[in-house]
Amino acid sequence: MTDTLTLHHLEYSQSFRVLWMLEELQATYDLVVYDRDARTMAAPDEYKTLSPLGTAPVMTCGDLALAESSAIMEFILDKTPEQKLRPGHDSPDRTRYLFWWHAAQGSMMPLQLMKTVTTISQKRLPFFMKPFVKLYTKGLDELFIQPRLNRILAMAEQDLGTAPWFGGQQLSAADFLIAYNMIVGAERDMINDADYPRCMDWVLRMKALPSFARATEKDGRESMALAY
Ligand SMILES: N[C@@H](CCC(=O)N[C@@H](CS)C(=O)NCC(=O)O)C(=O)O
Repeated sequence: MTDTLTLHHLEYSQSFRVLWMLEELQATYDLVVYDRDARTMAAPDEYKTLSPLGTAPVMTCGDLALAESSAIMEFILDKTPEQKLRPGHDSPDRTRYLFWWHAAQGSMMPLQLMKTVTTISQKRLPFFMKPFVKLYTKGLDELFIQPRLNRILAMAEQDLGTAPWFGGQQLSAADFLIAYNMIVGAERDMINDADYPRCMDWVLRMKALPSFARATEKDGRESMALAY
């Protein structure tokens, strides 16, 4: 890379996965860490000016300001020719890698977000509305969200029984992308040892990577996402 890449990392956010992958690559980069707004817990105003979406992560490089975790990670991988975090086009692991690379953001994250939004909004409602909304969100969760999440996790469990990583035989960018989903999912009891032991074992193996300790130290927080 000619221009230095800067990762704008928002605390307790999906930008942790980019920070982690940069550490795994032992890349040269600058890091700016932002606190969330103490009242709204959203990104602070200065973060929102970085890109039109106003969401984390954002990466800047020269004149470029790029949002979206997977776009940023692809950009970094494209600029790091010696990296081995993407199985090649003719690798037998290629389609598995592509599936999990896209399923993490395209299928799993929206379901997890729905769960988060319904849980948080229930907590903030006036007390007289809580029973009705609770009934509605319980139905939504049982009929729509959880069955879909379970199917994805069942597939993850099956795949992790045939090869150790989401991208197949080798640790790949798909592991760093889905790590946020899986680790936060485990912290929020969406994934447990009894039903998904291989997923939980994968979480432990990911957290044992030296790059996780380095990323955690730079992040300076005790967890990837806020507890609620
Ligand atoms: N699909 C986007 C999601 C970005 C996103 O929603 N980020 C959250 C943090 S996990 C955020 O910026 N929240 C603060 C806000 O919206 O103000 C990505 O992967 O970059």
